[in-house]
Amino acid sequence: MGIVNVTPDSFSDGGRFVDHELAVAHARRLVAEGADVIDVGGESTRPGADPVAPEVEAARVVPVIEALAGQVRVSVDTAKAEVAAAAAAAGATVINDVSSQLHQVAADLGMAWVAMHMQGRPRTMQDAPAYGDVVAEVRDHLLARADAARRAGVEELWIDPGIGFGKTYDHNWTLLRALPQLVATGLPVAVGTSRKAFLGAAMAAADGVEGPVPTGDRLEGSVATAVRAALAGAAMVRVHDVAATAAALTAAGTNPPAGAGTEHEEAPRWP
Ligand code: PMM
Repeated sequence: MGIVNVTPDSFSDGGRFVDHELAVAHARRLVAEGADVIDVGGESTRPGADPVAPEVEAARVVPVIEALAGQVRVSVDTAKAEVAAAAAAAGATVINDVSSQLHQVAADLGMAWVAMHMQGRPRTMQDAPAYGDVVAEVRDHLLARADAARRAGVEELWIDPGIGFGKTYDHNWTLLRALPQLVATGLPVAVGTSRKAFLGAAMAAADGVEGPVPTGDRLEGSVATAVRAALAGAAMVRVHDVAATAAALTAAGTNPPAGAGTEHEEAPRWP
């Protein structure tokens, strides 16, 4: 899943048309690099971010979705029913829902649904995240949401532990180590680690430098954790750097190119 954020802080603010053209061109590049799904988002979910009005969010994502629909599977990264409906009308077929509350909307619109775990809300979620047992709580929450979705009639359902969403550094690493427990639920698991703050901290510590490494310098951590997630059985990774991630996944044997093995040297299979 390739990430296309149509938010003022992600793309030039020199006018909406320019933003949309840039976003569509970026999405097409990600598809060429190997993305199977493009995730279009119109509201920043970074810690401390303020919410955006539904009309504003829809106006950001709809033209981009319209331009991509029919060429690639498109998901809309939203927690708002109105935006999901506008995205569906524009051709999106997946709701990527960081609130994990839109199951009825997904069912009514006939869309696939990604239920992501978040503790709290983006504005305050990193203030003091706390769990008794982070793995059990995240898994139980996702199982309960999956149950609600099934009862509502959602046909395609994904679960995502929500790395960085109301989680400390240790919570994030604990969840990554415990991914097999989420995979064992039998539900397809999606994971997003790309460029996140915990990688900035881990990479700085590894380099022996002060403070997190900047967002743009987190490629190795992003790719390594995407490969780690895939090897643990995750069926989808949400990434900014599609070319590097796709190459690493293939090289790690998670996504072997057909016919590349010989009769003596079998290509490894997806776990
Ligand atoms: N992370 C972000 C946004 N949306 N959706 C899912 N399903 N999983 C995630 O981990 C996730 C998400 C935040 O990342 P960004 O601000 O770099 O897009």
